[in-house]
Amino acid sequence: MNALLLIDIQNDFVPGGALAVPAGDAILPLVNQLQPQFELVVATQDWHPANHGSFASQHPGRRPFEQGELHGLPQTLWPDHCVQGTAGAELHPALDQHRIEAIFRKGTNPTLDSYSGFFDNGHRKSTGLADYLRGRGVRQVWLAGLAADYCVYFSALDAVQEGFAVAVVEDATRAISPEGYEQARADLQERGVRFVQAADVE
Ligand code: VGL
Ligand code: ZN
Repeated sequence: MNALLLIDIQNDFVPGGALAVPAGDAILPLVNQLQPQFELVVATQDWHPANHGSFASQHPGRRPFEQGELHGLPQTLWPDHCVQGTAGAELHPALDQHRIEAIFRKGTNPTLDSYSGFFDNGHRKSTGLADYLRGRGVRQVWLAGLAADYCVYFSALDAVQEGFAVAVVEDATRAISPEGYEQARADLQERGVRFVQAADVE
């Protein structure tokens, strides 16, 4: 069975949001068209406490987009984003939610960042997404959402490692940086991830 994973399609990741991905909202029509083509649709949601350690605001003297450290790992320091209970953390209002069966939240521990929907960045804690998908009989996952060079990329990496066949629906993602995306895409292709266009899905 095929599942569509909708990664972090939240207000803070579209233009006007706290950590806007350029043209992030342009994916919404495609994402909504894709959903009925899948038996299972699952979403992830970046869901940080206000004191999350990935925020530059928690590191005195540091600015957003500088490199820092979190719990012994190199960490890009981000603007405050997707704070639990704020409008920025909500799924985008234009995202059709009626077929989304489960939402996996991540980034809830202030000392761990989680780009992937499966694990935090240090693989210390699982969200349970892989077991959930296996329990539903899923073999293949198709990824769409934001951002292509961060949460979509790391979710695809973990999905491969968890044994799923993985495809990225390329026109239903957008990246924070073009260079970052190029690297991410090359790396994923080497690992057997397919890149498809929404019009080519099924
Ligand atoms: C993301 C940076 C920080 C993402 C989440 O959803 O791609 N990027 N938190
Ligand atoms: Zn985040």
